[in-house]
Amino acid sequence: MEKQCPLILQGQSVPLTLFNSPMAQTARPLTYPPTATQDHSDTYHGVVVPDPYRWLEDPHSEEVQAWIEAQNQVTFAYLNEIPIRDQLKQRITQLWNYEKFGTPFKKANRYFYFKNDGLQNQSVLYTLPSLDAEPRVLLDPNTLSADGTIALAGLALSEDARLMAYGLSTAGSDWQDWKVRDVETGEDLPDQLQWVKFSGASWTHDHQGFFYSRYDEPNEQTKLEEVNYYQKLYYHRLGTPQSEDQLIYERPDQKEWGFSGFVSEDGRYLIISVWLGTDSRNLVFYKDLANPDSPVVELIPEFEASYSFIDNDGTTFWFQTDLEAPRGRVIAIDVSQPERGNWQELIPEAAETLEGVGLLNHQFVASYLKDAHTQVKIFDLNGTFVREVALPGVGSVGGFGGKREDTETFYSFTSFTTPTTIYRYDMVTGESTLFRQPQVAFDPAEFETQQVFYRSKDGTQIPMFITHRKGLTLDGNNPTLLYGYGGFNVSLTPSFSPSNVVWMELGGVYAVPNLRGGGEYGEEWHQAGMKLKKQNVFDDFIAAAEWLIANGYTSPQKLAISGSSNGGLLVGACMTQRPDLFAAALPAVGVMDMLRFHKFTIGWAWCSEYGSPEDAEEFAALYAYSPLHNLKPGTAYPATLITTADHDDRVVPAHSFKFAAALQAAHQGDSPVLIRIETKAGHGAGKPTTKLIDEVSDRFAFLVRVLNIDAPLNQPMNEPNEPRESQG
Ligand code: X97
Repeated sequence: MEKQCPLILQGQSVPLTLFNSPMAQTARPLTYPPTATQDHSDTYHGVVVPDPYRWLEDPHSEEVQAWIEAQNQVTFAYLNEIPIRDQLKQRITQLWNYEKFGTPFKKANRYFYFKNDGLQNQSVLYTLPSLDAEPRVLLDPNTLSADGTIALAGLALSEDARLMAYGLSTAGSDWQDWKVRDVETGEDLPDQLQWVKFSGASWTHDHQGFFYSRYDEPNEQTKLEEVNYYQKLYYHRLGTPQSEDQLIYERPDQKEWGFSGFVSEDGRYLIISVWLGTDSRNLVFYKDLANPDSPVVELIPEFEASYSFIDNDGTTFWFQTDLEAPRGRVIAIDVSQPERGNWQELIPEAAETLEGVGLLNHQFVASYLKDAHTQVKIFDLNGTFVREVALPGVGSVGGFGGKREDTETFYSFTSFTTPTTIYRYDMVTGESTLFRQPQVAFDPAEFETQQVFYRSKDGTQIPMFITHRKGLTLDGNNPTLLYGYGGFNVSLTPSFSPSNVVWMELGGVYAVPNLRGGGEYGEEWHQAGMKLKKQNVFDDFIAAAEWLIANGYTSPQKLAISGSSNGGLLVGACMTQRPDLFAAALPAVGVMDMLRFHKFTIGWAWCSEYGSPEDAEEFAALYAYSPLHNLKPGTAYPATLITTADHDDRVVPAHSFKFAAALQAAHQGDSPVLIRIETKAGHGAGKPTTKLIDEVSDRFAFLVRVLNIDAPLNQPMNEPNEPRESQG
C-alpha cells in the first residue's frame, strides 16, 4: 500500500468557536481539526472502494497521535463549556457511591465474594471461613496501580481452596498475565504466565497445576492490533517456568480454532471445548485424566450446534445444547457408547429460552429467559420438573453456583430500578432469604418500568423495556435515550445503573428494545439478525424509535441513540440510514468499517456473525450498511459523540477514528460531531470507576446540551432521598 504523508497541523492551536456565553443554547459551528486524506482504494469483487483515512489505522504514527490529541482538544473544549457537566458528575458520583456486593461463591467450605465500597476503582475480593466470620481481603486490585487501570480479569480456585490462580489485565487490554496466590497467607507464588487471552483456568484435583490457553508471544509494538490465531491449550505445573508448560492440544491446521479446558467436578476428565470465533456452535473433546497417556477423544467432532458441558456422572456427560432445539435443552451422552442414537433427552426445549444450567443438591437448576427476563426452574436428574424458584420481581438473575452436594447457594437479582441485591437460596426448602441489600440514594418507587411489544418493518414483534419517572407526560417532548445491541446471541435483560437514574431525574426516558441478533428468543432469533439478515437489527432499532415517537414519548428533536461495541455499529448504521430520526448519537467502541474488521486482533472471529468481506454476497450486504461507507456528503447528521480508547484491542480504535474523520467531512449542519478518545482504557471490561463516571458524565452533559434539556435542576441534585427500606 502506498501511504501518503497526511497533512496535520501539528502543534497549532485548534480554531474553535464555541459559545458566546456559557449558558448559550445555540452554538456556532465547530471547527474540526483538519484530517488529511490519501488516495488509497481497494477493489472488492470488482467494486472499487476508496479508503481515504487508511492512515488512521496506524496508532504508532506521529500523525495519528497528533490527530488524536487535536480531536480530544476540540472535544474537551466543547464539553468543558457545558455548565451542567460538573453537577451531573457530582450527582452521578453520589448515586454511584453505595456498597456493591457480588454473589458469594464457595470452595472447600470457604466463602469468597467481591465487594466495592462505592467508589473504589476496582472491586475487592474477600474470603471468609464461614458466613458469620470476619471477611479478609484476598485480592485488592486497587493496590496494583494508583489509577485503577490494573483489573482482575479471571480467577480459579484449587479444589482445596488453598491456591488461587488469577489473571490481570492492564489498561483495558484483552491480554492477561496470570499469577497464583496462597489463599491462607495472601502471598503470591513465583509463577507467572503471559500472553493469555480468551481463557480461564481450571485446576487438576491434585492441586498441582491448571489448564489455560494462550497465544504465541506477539510483537511488543503491535500487540494491540495483530491478529490472534492458533490458540493453544497448556497445563501449568506449579513452581515451573511457563516455558516448561505442557502443551495439551494445538491444531496447526486450524488457525481459527480456540480451546477452552475444564476439569470435571469429579476430577476425572479434562473437557476441551473447541470454539470457532463467536460462532455459537462448538466441538467437544475430552481426555481421561486418570491416565496420563490417554488420547484426546473427539466426542462432538462437527460444528453443528452448541454444546455446553454441565457435569457428569461417571461416563454419563450432561450437556446444554441447541441441537434440534434453538431455545435449548439438556441431554445426556454416555461416552462409553457415544453414538447419537444412544443420546437421552432430559430436559426438553421449552417455550422460554434456556440460558444456563447448573447442578446443586443433585438437581438441575435451569435459568430461562421469558421475554428477556429471568425464570429459574429446578429439575431432578431424570429431568422431572421439581419447582420454579420464586423471584423477587421481573428482572435478571445471576449466581446459583456451587457443587453438586451443596444445599445452599446464592443469587443476585437486578432490574432497571433495583440495584443488584443478593439472596441466599435453600435448595431443600426452596426459600430465598435476603443476604445483602444495597442502600442507594434514590427512591425506586418514583420510577416505573413497563415492557411493550412493537412491530418492526417486516411485522416481527419486538419487546422493549421503557423506564422513566412515574407520571411522565406523553407530550412527545421527553428526552429519550434508546439503547441497543442486537447481535452475538447476547441478551439485554433488565439491570440497574446509577447513571441511568440521573438521566431519569433529568426527565429522561430510558428505552431498551430486544433486537433480533440477540439471544432473548434463542438461536433462531439470533440468526434472524446475522449476516445477510443484519439489516433486520437496524430495522428493529429504527422501528423502536418510530414507536416511541408515535406513542408520544418523544420526538426526533429529543431522541438519542446509544450502543457499545456491536451496539456502536448499530448506532453508526442507524444514524447513516435515518439521520432525520435522531437528534443525537453515541456510538461507543463501535465496529464501523465493515470491510476491514477482520484484519485486526480477534475481528476475524465475527465473520460467523457478520459474514466476510471476502465473500461476494456477504461483501454486498456489509458494504450496504457499513457506517464508514454510508456517510453522504452534505447530510445533516445527528449531534454525535463517538467514544473509544487507546488500548481497545477488541475493537481497535481505528474504526472510530476513521468514522469520526469521515463524519466530520460529510456532515453539514450545526450539531457537533466529536470523538472522545480515552487513555489507558480498552473495550470496557475492568474500566476503573473514575473513568466510567467521567465518561458517562460527559455523555449526559453532551445530551443535555444538544437535546436542549432545559429543566435539569428541577430535581434537587444535592439532596439524596432517604435510603430505601429493604425489599422482600
Ligand atoms: C468477542 O469478540 C470475543 C472474542 C474471543 N472469543 C470468541 N469466542 C469466545 C471468545 O471468539 O471469548 C466467546 C465468548 C463469549 C461470547 C461469544 C464468544 C469464546 C467462546 C468459548 C470459549 C472461549 C471463548 N465477542 C464479541 C465482541 O466483543 C461479542 C461477544 C464476545 N465483539 C466486539 C463483537 C463485535 C464487536
